[in-house]
Amino acid sequence: MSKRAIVTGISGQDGSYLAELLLDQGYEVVGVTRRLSAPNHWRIEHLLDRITLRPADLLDQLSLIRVIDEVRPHELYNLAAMSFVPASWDQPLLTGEYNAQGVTRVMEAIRQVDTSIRVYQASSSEMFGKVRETPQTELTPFYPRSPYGVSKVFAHYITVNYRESYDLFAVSGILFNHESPRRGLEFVTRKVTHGAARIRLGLADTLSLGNLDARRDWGFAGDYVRAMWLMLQQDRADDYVIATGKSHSVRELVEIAFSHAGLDWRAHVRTDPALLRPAEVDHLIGNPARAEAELGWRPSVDFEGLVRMMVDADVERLSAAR
Ligand code: NAP
Ligand code: F7E
Repeated sequence: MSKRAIVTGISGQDGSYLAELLLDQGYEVVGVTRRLSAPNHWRIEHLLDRITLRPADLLDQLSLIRVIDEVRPHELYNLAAMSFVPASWDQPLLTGEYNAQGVTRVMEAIRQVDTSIRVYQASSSEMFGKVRETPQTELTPFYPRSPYGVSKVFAHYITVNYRESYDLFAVSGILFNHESPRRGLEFVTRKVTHGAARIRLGLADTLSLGNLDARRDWGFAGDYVRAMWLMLQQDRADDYVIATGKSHSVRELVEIAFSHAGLDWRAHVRTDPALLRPAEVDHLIGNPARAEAELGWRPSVDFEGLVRMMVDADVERLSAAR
């Protein structure tokens, strides 16, 4: 009998890669999507004949209970969230409703319907914020720097709390930044690769960015969804840092992307103070030793390979659209 999985946030970057992985493993995949006036299916268009989509919203407790009760999944991956950090300063209350209480609603729905359902919660390296130690591990204290980071700390601890209170198999994956050609255009990697591709094709001349000195531990989303799945296949529920163990600055990202597009970034990139954040996370770098030792997980794509893959995909997409 094949396993059934519910994926919330299936229309997002990670949801689309995770759905592919689960289908490859023989799962029946049910994606949860919220109602929008126009469906946002561009990342999962190629999967629509192999997955089922069901409506539910993290703001609506009954919709979550209903979908979990009707599908009766073996595993639930809670990826849905308001995931863009700057937007969390504009809408801090809504961010908390989605990312913090939304997770309580998911945990509560599982507790009401069937406590044997295994659940993955999408935690984030943004919880480390103003870092207390370098590199960051599962034991590093949190110091979030945005309403997004604060909401994810709540979500992390409510996941741990439901595991400890009700014996749920609930795990929290503390994932560092992961990117792909399916990344939203507002995130810095995709903004840079898409911007470089547009300039290369003569569709634009400049690209405005914020803090070029910020450093992140960037990996490939396809690798990171494999870690999510591995976490739910273990004998014991635990939390894991998923990262590459290497960090790079936004400036290095720009240099690699523009040079791969055959451009001198200094001729095209401007900095705009309006893109600086009220409180910045300067430097994140994760230690994935536990994930490597216990899950056998390792990243397969390095930073340069990731940036080149994204530039190539953007050049190809924009060229085809012309
Ligand atoms: P993403 O591309 O922004 O996707 C977010 C998904 O959540 C979309 O499918 C979105 O649906 C859905 N969603 C938002 N609000 C919802 C609601 N109220 N009810 C139901 N669905 C809702 O994000 P991602 O990069 O795939 O990230 C997946 C998860 O991992 C998120 O929880 C994020 O915070 C977390 N995370 C991401 C990273 C990273 O580097 N990518 C790192 C650590 C943690 P619509 O299509 O309707 O907008
Ligand atoms: O910013 C700097 C910016 O928006 C990265 C989300 O998936 O990963 C992501 O959050 C860095 C920051 O990602 C621009 O100041 C400079 O220091 O790509 P980002 P993020 O904020 O790290 C974590 C792990 C998540 O959990 C989140 O959901 O790049 N930066 N100039 C810029 N950033 C943006 N967006 N745009 C710029 O023009």
